[in-house]
Amino acid sequence: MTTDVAGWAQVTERRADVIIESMPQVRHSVCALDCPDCCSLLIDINDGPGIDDRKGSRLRGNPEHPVTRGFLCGKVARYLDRQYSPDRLLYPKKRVGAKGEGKFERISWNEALDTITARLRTVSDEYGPEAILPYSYAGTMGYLNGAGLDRRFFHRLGASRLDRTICSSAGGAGLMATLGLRYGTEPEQFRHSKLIIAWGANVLATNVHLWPFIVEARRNGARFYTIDPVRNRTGKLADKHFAIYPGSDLALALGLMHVIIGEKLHDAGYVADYTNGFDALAKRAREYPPERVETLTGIPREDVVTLAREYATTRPAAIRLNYGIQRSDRGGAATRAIAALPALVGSWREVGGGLQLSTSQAFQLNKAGLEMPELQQRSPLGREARIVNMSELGKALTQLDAPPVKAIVVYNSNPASIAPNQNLVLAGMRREDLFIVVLEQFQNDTADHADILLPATTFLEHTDLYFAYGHYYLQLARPALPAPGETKSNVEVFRLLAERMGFDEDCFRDSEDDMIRTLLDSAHPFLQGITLERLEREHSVRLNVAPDGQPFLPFAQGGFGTKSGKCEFGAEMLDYQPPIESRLGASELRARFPLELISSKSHDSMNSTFGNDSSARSQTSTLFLHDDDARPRGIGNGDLVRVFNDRGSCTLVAGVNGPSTGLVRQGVVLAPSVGWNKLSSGSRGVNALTSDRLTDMGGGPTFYSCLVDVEKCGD
Ligand SMILES: Nc1nc2c(c(=O)[nH]1)N[C@H]1C(S)=C(S)[C@@H](COP(=O)(O)OP(=O)(O)OC[C@H]3O[C@@H](n4cnc5c(=O)[nH]c(N)nc54)[C@H](O)[C@@H]3O)O[C@H]1N2
Ligand SMILES: Nc1nc2c(c(=O)[nH]1)N[C@H]1C(S)=C(S)[C@@H](COP(=O)(O)OP(=O)(O)OC[C@H]3O[C@@H](n4cnc5c(=O)[nH]c(N)nc54)[C@H](O)[C@@H]3O)O[C@H]1N2
Ligand code: SF4
Ligand SMILES: [Mo]
Repeated sequence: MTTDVAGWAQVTERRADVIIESMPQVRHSVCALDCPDCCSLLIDINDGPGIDDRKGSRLRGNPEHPVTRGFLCGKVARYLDRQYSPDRLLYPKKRVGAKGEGKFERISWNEALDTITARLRTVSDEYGPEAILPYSYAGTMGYLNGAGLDRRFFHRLGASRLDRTICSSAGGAGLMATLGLRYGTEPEQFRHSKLIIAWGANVLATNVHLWPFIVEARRNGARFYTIDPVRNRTGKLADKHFAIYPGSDLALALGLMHVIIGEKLHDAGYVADYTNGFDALAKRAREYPPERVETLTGIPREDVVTLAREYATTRPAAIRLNYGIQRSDRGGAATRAIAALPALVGSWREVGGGLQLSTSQAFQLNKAGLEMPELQQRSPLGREARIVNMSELGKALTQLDAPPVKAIVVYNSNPASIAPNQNLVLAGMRREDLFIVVLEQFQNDTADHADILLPATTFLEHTDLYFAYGHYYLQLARPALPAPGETKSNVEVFRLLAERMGFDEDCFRDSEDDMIRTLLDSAHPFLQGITLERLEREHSVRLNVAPDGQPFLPFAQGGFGTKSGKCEFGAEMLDYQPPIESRLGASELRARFPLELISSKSHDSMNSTFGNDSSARSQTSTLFLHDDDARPRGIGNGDLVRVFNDRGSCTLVAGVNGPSTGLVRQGVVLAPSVGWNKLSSGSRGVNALTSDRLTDMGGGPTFYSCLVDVEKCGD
């Protein structure tokens, strides 16, 4: 299929509509959602006037992409419904009702930009620029619209800096401590494994493009295990499911080490050559015999022993670790310990061995050139601009002082729904004196709180460059569909805001292509030979992690990114204490709130992005609980229930699982997440329950360590 368009390099977004008209009938794009698979997309274009004037008629997975392999997940296969939804935000608006009420009036871009710049100036003059806070996450994974001109803008402004911890920072810090690099096994290599362990990884929901490789491996005799408190779709298809207590993975990893080291099943050669701290690790592991591990994790002792033996002796064995394990008090240490397992048994040596949590750090692009931290203004108090942890937004908006937060600019994120301790977040967002700007595609909970609401393009409508966190292909996407109404990309909005603020540095006039060239200007060997022109031709390019057609074995001969260059076992960090909010945690809390709530990802959604889609809505309005927890509370299938703790409550529909369906064990309840508050009865979502207590490393949130109780509504 030939889809190249000559002359793209000269194109700026302003001319996009003209160029789009001359594009071929099958256009390339990249899925920008926050998903490890980062799919290569094809869009079929309608010839004549289409149904409802739709230009794009179908989205497909690119069959030529080695990881996408011609298919998409359900939500993005339907993405054109979102793209052409009558509910898309098309014009700038200003709020005319109360915050959160959702009453808005259309205004011009001029009025919107003037209001924003005037207010940012007043706040900055009166309180200092640190009173302005950007709030963004990975609504798009594109470099330019995710962390491009916006970063330059806020640095130049001297705004508070946001620590983007909401998702992966505990695991990221754990991985860095052990491996010194955040990358691992290629997805394509899982087909060669003989034992695959999905550890806190709901592959079928959140990483579905790994699944065909697992299927292929199983056809060749591999076993597939899951370690997860929830026996979800992935667990149901596993050869064996280990129903671990939430937040206890560190204890299990130490238990496996106890058996592996105790029975001398470790790879002594690899350990001697490429690791540090084995003796201390062996000592630590001795404290975790299988009986103790059973008490701490709920996994029968004989299973601990068998799993350890199988993992150490099956060649090759790969672990797909995902972020489910690190949303809990000891999430950083748990990641550290699990990431040490492949080094202990020497499985980094083998094609189809090792571990993958992320691949992101292989994308060694020139991010500093894009974000330009050197533009950062010092605060009038003479210090570097302060750093605000995004997982503590409620506290930042209600408790920060000197200066208080007086203006917040939100893009690529929906904090009113997704941030923990929602009641505190909403109390902050409803402050009358807080000026809120929101760049959004839809009128979600956060948009309802905006003073000025700006309509954003989707990834099908703007240029961007994409890294991935589940494979090693760098991808370019040009706008494939015209931007509707008066929507603008984040890049364009921050360019306009910079102009109006009078920021006259040339960097604010960089085109998209200028910024992509800057990003590609990297001396790292993984980036050699990758140019904009090549990306234009090939759309997707494998990083130079290994010669063409050869597997990437990142740590086969050491090469860790730690200071020592070795895998750091770090046993001193690995003492296990149960999370405060867990069945073995604080007894006073457990007495009042005996159920452990997990609000992990729903199958057909993307955090809160599809919150207004009926399929996502029905998934995120259910609370699954075990029959033995439902019966004593008089709760039956389909009953409306109130889930509550000291932080708040929300209302969900009970899905009672009998012993045979076995989704959750007694004491664990599951609320697939994240829904929109305003579409939930009681106007609160699951994050009214979750805590803004932080993880042991990385300052991440503890979404999945959350004690609650449940009662039937309205008897
Ligand atoms: N369909 C879909 N796909 C998504 C997303 C989505 O919302 N929906 N979100 C995207 C985002 S932002 C991310 S970060 C990734 C995340 O991808 P994952 O990390 O795979 O997703 P999670 O649902 O957070 O957690 C995975 C599994 O961990 C389990 N788990 C929870 N607590 C524990 C624990 O203490 N120990 C163990 N062993 N397991 C535990 C959960 O039950 C869940 O099955 O997915 C991305 N992809
Ligand atoms: N209880 C609970 N809470 C959670 C989680 C959980 O598992 N359970 N998961 C946590 C995790 S891992 C994460 S990553 C966070 C995710 O939280 P968020 O980062 O807020 O992600 P989304 O809810 O997907 O919202 C992204 C928003 O960005 C918008 N968007 C997309 N593209 C663009 C664009 O180009 N421009 C602009 N201006 N907007 C755009 C979308 O319309 C969408 O509303 O949620 C966290 N919260
Ligand atoms: S959400 Fe993930 S699986 Fe679905 S199309 Fe996007 S990258 Fe692919
Ligand atoms: Mo995430």
